[in-house]
Amino acid sequence: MKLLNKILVIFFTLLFSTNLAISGEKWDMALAYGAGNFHSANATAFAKSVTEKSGGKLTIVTHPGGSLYKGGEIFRAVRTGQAQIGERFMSALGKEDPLLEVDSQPFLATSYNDAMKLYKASKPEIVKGLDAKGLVFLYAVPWPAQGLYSKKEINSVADLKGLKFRAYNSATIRIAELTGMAPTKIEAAEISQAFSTGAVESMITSPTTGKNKKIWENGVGYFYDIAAWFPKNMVIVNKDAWNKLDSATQKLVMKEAALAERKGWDLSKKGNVADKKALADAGMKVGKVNSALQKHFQEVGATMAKEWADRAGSRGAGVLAAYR
Ligand code: PCA
Repeated sequence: MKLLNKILVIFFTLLFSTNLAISGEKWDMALAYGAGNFHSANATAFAKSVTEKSGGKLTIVTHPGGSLYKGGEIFRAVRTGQAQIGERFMSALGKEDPLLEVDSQPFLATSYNDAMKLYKASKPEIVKGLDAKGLVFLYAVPWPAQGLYSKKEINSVADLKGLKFRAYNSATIRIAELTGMAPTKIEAAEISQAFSTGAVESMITSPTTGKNKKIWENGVGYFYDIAAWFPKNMVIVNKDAWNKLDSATQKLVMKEAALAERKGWDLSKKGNVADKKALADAGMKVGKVNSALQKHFQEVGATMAKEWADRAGSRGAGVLAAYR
């Protein structure tokens, strides 16, 4: 009997431990932005919810603040399966697919309603493009409206000339070029350092990013609310990792992704108001550009729209037709 008991104990221990190893998948989720950022907080809630509801079939572990992969590395990491899941700023990926930068074309969508319309119009083609690269698209959430930050007051196009400008994608590089600023592409994680060392003195980004970086501590006193576009982050999964899930778990992930998307858009809208107020409360001058500058940016936008249409070809034309 004793021997039989021992054999049984060993048998069940082995069965149990192999079960644990093979029944549950573990995904590492690479996040570029700090844990306190609303995108990261939203992704963390999504990961927690999936993990809790999957009954041990899928555990998603989040790695915020670029601790697993930096922003610029995340797309490739997920594509190659080094990370099973990750979040990336879509419009920094224009070289992968010009459709991914449609949301950073100035003045194409200047409200949350239009940003949602543009998202819906572009999503099918974007999802197809990602699928062809071995990626499953889960959800996308916009940053609040993009505005112009500057150390110096800006009252004319001439004031922009020669400004050392922090860019985050090809569209912001192009705006700088067409305006006479001197762009350098810098990931969000390096913003504070770039301003404090004087490497840059202006940028276009959300009130949220300026607030999160306490940008006023780096001598940046002005925020001009241009609100010309709402760029998005997207969450993508490596297709091999995706295919290892059973269909019930895949359904759960998609359902939680849709929920995270709704919550993310709401958080963004709240931040669009609250974070602008936070900049003003910190002593920054928050306002609009004058009409001459507004006109200038609109002209720059029109030039860029033509250039983008050329790059994006018939797929891009289809997206614009669906949007309009
Ligand atoms: N913040 C990110 C992307 C857009 C935004 O609002 C950044 O500045 O890099």
